[in-house]
Amino acid sequence: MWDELDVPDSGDHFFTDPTRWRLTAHEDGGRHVWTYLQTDEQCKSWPQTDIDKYWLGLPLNYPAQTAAKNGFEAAENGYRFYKNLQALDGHWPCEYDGPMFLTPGLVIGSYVSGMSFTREERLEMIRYLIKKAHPVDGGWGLHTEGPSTALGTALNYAAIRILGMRADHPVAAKARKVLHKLGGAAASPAWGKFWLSVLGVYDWEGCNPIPPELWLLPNWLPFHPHKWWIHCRMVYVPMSYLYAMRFQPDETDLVLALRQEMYTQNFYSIDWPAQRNNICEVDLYAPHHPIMDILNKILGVYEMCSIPPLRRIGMDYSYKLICMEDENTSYQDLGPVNKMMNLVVRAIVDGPESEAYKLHADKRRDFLWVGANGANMSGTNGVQLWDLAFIVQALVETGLAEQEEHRESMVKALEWLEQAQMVENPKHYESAHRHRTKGAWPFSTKQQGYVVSDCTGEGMKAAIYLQEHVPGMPKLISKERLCDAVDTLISLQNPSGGFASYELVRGPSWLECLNPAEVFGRIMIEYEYPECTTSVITSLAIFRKQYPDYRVKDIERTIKAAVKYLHDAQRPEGGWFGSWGICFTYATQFALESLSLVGETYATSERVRKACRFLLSKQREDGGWGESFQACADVAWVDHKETQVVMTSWAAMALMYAQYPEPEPIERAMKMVMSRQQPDGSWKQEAIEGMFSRTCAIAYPSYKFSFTIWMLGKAHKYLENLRTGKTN
Ligand code: LAN
Repeated sequence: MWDELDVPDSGDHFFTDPTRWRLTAHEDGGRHVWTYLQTDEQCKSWPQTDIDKYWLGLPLNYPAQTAAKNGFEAAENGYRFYKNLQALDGHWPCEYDGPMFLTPGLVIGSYVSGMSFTREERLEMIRYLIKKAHPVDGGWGLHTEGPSTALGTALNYAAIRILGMRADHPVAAKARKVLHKLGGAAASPAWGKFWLSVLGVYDWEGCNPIPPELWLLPNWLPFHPHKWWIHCRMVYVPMSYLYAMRFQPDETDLVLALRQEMYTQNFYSIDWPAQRNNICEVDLYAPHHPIMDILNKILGVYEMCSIPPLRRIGMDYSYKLICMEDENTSYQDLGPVNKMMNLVVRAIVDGPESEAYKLHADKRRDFLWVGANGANMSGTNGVQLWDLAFIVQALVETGLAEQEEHRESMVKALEWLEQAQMVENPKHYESAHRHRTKGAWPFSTKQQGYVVSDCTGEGMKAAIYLQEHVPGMPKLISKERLCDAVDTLISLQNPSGGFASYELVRGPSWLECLNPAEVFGRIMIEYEYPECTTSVITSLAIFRKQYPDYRVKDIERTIKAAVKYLHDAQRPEGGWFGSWGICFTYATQFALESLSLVGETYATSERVRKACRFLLSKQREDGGWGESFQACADVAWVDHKETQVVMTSWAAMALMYAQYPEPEPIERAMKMVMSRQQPDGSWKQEAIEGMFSRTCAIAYPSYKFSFTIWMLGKAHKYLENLRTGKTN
């Protein structure tokens, strides 16, 4: 099942036949599953689509379009291209890579649970890891554009070996050298230590304690795990279970070999407890707070005398939480990390014959994306709703949605939106400590089933835009359902007025000093974000224009408080700091959009003028903007070495939302983005666009279509209005 494979030295060419891969994206509400066809017969009866070809990096050979003479025509050409990537059910599937700690979880979790991959999937995962190794030293980073780290190198080294690469392969040999230079697997941060322990290549005694009894603490405690950021607590539930049982997998030959290969000293003579806080310098973004170290020491003593019945109750409760999470999300789980950890727990407890095992094994497929660089584990089970909401708004605002040639595409998008809205609360709701979901839209699919504040905001905007602003569209989503969305949005407002991601802020900010993950910043609790807050302001503002009689006072109060939060969140330099996109151009665009909807523009507000001055000070010679992912870690503007079409679009949109009175900077931005458009209407992939937890970059490859098209169409109209003296 996991035999060694003959692997070429370079990953530049597919290790499988790229013409045999097929993506199914139009079933089960937008589920993504890649299949490799074994025979010519199968290939004939299931031909490759343009979507398959595009994402596999195969040529589409579209003829050149008529050259665009202005921004609107460029937007038209852009959408004529991008429409070809819309799936049959109306959404736009795409790759979602970047983080380099996900594929190892998929591989290690599958390996210890007795689940397999096809030979082709293994070969393409190996190719991905070869292609994403650091071009100079050959290690792996936290994300695809970062320097080699102990976490990235240790986990991906283990993964590539499990997948079938021999230890003497030049790629493995080079990576091993880097790993040793970084201190070996012993210097890996906590999440690396965890996965390697699950694999049997690290000793649980070398991990800081994760007692499942934590979940039994009284709920009123301010640091109770139910009050942590949902991504953090959902990872620590299965982690605590596996830690408590000190899970030991089979000692296979490979496990024995990895113990030899991954350390700078003899594995069997390592002083494990001394490794608990041994973290490679390069990895360290959030060093332990002294309180955390003291707590770890206390918990270490507790581990020596833990009370077995209490431990059992803690484990049983963690297991119950895991089962509820699986059932609430159709076994997709909140994200890729807890997905694979839950899978391991269910494999151990429920066993390979169980329904849970089979469902978990099957839903792994939703995360395995096969792309131009090989196969990797996606950041979520897709970006379905999020990408759809932006391209729809772009098309409606630019007027492209009204063109007859795009009608069918728009109806399909609306149909997709309709089926993606959650109409009920989670099956396990209060018992699983979940926020309400009735009326919400998710980030990916309805099956995944999590409300996100800004996804609900953007989803609702897209729905209203399509149903109300495009003549002749069917009304598929009732007012009642939109009101449910409004109720959910209002329920997510924090006392500060701001909105966080999945839930209300539940815990105090000092909890951050218990951040155990070392490589991420601000993960312990929910925080309010300008981006999320903005989406809610704009969507509520658009909703009340359409339905001025629903919860009038509540909406007014919500918007007012949210705007106040947004004012407070403006940075002294004038911009807003982005947590989910890179970085100031991203958040400032959203912020100025929502301020414009409450009448704050360049003419009326000093804040907005300040934001414009800030952006203009960063515009480059060529008319564009470009920010490096480093800005998110540094919380300060950091130029990218190249200008970027996506960031240029965000910045130009921001200026237009502000109703900036001079045409010149917007015109220059528009020309820059047009100059990068390919003859077929597309744009090439540039630098990475997204971010989370301050340090980990994540790719949003559809942004190069949605935001460029949006900006170009908008700029064309905007500049014309400036010229003719019409108000924008
Ligand atoms: C995402 C992706 C989307 C993102 C936005 C909607 C853009 C944002 O505005 C709100 C937060 C959200 C939903 C978000 C949260 C964190 C995610 C799920 C991710 C960045 C994608 C991957 C990431 C997840 C945490 C990765 C696993 C890593 C851990 C630290 C558990």
